[in-house]
Amino acid sequence: MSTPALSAVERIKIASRRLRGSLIESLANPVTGAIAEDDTQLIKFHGSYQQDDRDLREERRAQKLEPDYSFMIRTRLPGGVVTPAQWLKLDAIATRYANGTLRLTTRQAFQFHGVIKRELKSTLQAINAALIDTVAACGDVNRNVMVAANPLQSQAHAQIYDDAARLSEFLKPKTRAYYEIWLDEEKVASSGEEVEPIYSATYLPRKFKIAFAVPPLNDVDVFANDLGFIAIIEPSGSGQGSLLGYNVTVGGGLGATHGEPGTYPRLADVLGFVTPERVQQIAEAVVTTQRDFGGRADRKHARLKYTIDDRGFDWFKREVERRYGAPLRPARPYHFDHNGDRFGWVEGENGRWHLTLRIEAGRVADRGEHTHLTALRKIAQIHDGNSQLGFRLTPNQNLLIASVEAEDRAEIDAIVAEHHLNLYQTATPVRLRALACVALPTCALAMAEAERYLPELTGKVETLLEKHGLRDVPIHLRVSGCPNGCSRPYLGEIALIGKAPGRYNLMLGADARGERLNRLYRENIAEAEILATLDGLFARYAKERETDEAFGDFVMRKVILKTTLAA
Ligand code: SRM
Ligand code: SF4
Repeated sequence: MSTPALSAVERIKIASRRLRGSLIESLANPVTGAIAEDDTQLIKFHGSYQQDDRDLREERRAQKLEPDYSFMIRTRLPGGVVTPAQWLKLDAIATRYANGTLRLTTRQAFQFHGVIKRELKSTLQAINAALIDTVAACGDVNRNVMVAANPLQSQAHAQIYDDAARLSEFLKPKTRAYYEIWLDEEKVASSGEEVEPIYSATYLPRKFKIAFAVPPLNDVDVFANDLGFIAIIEPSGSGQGSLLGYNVTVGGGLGATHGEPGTYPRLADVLGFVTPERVQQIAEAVVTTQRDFGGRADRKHARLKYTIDDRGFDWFKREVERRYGAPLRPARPYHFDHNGDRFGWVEGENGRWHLTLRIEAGRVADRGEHTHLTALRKIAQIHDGNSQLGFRLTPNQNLLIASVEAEDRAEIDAIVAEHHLNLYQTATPVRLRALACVALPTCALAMAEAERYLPELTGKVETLLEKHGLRDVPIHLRVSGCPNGCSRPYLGEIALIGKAPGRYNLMLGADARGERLNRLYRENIAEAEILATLDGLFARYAKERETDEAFGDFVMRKVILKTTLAA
């Protein structure tokens, strides 16, 4: 049997001398704002993507100018935790080098957009000076490790956060390429030949994602990850509970391609239970199994979910247990309530308070009277040097200000009100929960608007909900500009997935716990048809739903499953 040819990216990785490629030469080339084509693949491992402003593409083409190139930079920040001092530095970097905004992502990281090549190195140096790095934020490696942003279970939560941060460090590539290229570390004899004990010379076949969930909250959407850890705490739901270990989940992933049925979103399966001391061993067993058996010919069929489906779950479990050195213990019972954020002030342990603020589509900016960047700068300045207070990014693109003393609450409230950062108090439940990926103008893969469309779309959905007396129903709306699914749209009760400018696939029927995927309901439709469809469904939901039945559950029961059975 012949082995399928390796994808082009595999060849670039092999030839790259541990991710160095010709990045130094590319950065030094003054003739273009771009880097060499092979380097566009390698720079991802360093936490950056080359992009161009798609709003300007046609105009620049007509003027015979090269595209308006710039770079997106993503941080690696396990659990999305930063200090006020770090927040201030990131804010300054966004203002000095990027487009004046901070983008909070669906994986608890920061993104900077619009950094030009000339300033890329200075920007990365400034980020590192804030003691944050961008190593492995993108690329065929383990990405930012997510951790539930739940401060209520603080005793166990601190331990879970530590487990996640240690795992992130353990799975960091060992190459010194990043430090040599961006931080001027001296080259040594082994430069370009470093041993990568976990990854080997070709790293993973594809990106790899890990999340730690703390039931009853599934804010991290643990089942959308290649590898997940569901904390088992006893007594459950209590701030005093102790961490027994984790149920391990494998094989989640959402990306798909329109018209290619061989690509699909998949939720993870539960593999078994491990104690906290064995987190690294189980992760190593799963990651190296994917390294050795994941597809390297077709990048659209290379995530762990396909390795498991191609070879079978039983095979996969046996192989992982072999590497782990023991059979896994059976999974423990757990229960998720929902996958959203809990907004407003909540009291944690030791009388400290936590405030979750709504940041629409994760974009922190100063726009009109909504001077959110300024507001958060003020809050960080007041608390700069306060080792307790922390800023935590949530997996739903929101921001949690953690560990506030009771007497500081009023000052924070005043800043939030003055700068119109109080959406969490004024927005409808649907607006509070909505997610949108970045999409246009920066994302090279966007087929339709998402982030820029979300506020307007939400307004129209709100009008319909109001009409049917459903204003206060907490429906999850998620919009992605293409089927890659960066806003985890396949887990939205209502989701729009971009097909072409102004046209979307309408997906319906996920639950609100991140445990059931939605289904395609209407293909390639424009706004008028989307709203007309929702209008009809909201009317039925208002009349026919059972007590406490969520919209996604209702649509699945009364519409999707009925249509499927009738077909
Ligand atoms: Fe994503 C590619 C933005 C979370 C699945 N994603 C991209 C790129 C880098 C486009 C590209 O390759 O050129 C987007 C950059 C846009 C821009 O201009 O900034 C992008 N993804 C994002 C973010 C910023 C969305 C957001 O609005 O918050 C999220 C950054 C997360 C982070 O901090 O690391 C983001 N991406 C996700 C998620 C959600 C998650 O992980 O929980 C998914 C679905 C889960 C999954 O991976 O299966 C996701 N992104 C993808 C895919 C499809 C992968 C696949 O298996 O098919 C791509 C395309 C690719 O990899 O080829 C992609
Ligand atoms: Fe870009 Fe598609 Fe991801 Fe949206 S879902 S950020 S359009 S790759």
